[in-house]
Amino acid sequence: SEFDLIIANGTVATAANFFAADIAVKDGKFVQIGQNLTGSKRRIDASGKFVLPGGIDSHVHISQPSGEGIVMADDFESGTLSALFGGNTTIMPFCLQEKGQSMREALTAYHALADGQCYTDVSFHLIISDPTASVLGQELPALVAGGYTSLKVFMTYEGLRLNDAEILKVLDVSRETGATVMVHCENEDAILFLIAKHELAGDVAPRAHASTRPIAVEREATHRALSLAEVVDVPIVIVHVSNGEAMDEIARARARGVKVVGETCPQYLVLTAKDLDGMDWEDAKMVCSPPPRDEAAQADCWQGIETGVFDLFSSDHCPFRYDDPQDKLNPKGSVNFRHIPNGIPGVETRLPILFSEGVMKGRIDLPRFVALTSTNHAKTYGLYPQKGSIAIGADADITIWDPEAKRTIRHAELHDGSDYSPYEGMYVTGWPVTTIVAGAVMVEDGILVGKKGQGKYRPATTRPVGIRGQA
Ligand code: DUC
Ligand code: ZN
Ligand code: ZN
Ligand code: ZN
Repeated sequence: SEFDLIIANGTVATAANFFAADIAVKDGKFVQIGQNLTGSKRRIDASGKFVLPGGIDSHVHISQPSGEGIVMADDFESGTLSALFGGNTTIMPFCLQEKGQSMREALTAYHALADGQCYTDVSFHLIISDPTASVLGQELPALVAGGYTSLKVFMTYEGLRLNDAEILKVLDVSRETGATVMVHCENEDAILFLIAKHELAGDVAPRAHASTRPIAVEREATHRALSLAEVVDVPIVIVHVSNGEAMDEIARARARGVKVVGETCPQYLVLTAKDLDGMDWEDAKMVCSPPPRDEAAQADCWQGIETGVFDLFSSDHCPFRYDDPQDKLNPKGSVNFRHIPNGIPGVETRLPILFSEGVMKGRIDLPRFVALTSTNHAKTYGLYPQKGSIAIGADADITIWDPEAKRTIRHAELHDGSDYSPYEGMYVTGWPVTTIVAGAVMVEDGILVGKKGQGKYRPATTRPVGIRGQA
């Protein structure tokens, strides 16, 4: 019978290899990979292009309340549109449990925000801020069985942080249920100690954000999270790792037999703390946690990408507006780094930055790029094999890359709801030109052709297929 779509003459890549092939799609799935395929309703010529599994960004914040009346700059419509134009076919935002809320209440709210609004497929992580006996004992086992198989906990932020006893309980439930725990590793007491010192000294410009969250704060918390996972004997994901010392903790834990997945992000490859040290309130645009470090840390993170300390490369898209008194710019009228919301936009620039700086500069090959940006996300968080590869029977999520495209990143040309890009002016080679979600062409040659609502919610599987044997 006739195919719906053939993508012909491209260089097809998976996490394992790359090869010249045509691929055929029917009913939203890959049905054939071969040579000289014919007989389809539609045909896209991908000569000179790379045909890759659609990007999966497993670390994205959308519509999350951020304290003090601060509102995130993206809802599900703008966030998924930006993701789509950046070559992503699935994103995994967080469903934040607020204190006193049940997880079900929180999920009902996020689903209501997402339903009918999305341009990419979406799957949710949970954030546990209130690990009561009923949340851990009753709710979580049912939720894990019902498609919510990953959860994040924080070691920092008043109102969000869990203590070690609480983290141990969450890890224990994850061991029982097969859920995957992601940890934000920074020592809150050490940060509060340094903040008090800086405020006393009147050192409250945006750069103080970086100096109150030094590497030692992240390294210690990373070590502690890994040790707690070791005690419970359960796999763990260490998110947004910013430097070599935290990486060493991951490598050492792995050598002891801890099953750990490491994630890093674009900001740790191309920004440094100097971007927060211009003595200028505009530095607030670069405030994220953990903060970007120095050139040596960047080199270490690149090495982690090349050698496998890191399995995941995510954006940690967490968008706020700069030119808005409620957000990055003098929030609440108080010129103090403590009130700058933590987080930067990046869901649309994640893939072009790694493609240009990684693949085009010869640091990584195409299969490694695919693993870091798609396949490993699907495997870690229970979306594989439905997503994350070009394989017969999988969802036809495809991003076609023009490796010759030259672009200078300009926020004016991006699609998120923020009003700046931390990467403004960065020159990149290679850009995702056509993006296909479950067989539906959504962006074609840089033009939006799909519709809001075509992206769907995708439950994750109960027992995630691990990339490090944690299945
Ligand atoms: N942690 C995140 O994961 N994202 C943005 C801010 C933060 O602290
Ligand atoms: Zn975090
Ligand atoms: Zn200082
Ligand atoms: Zn984040």
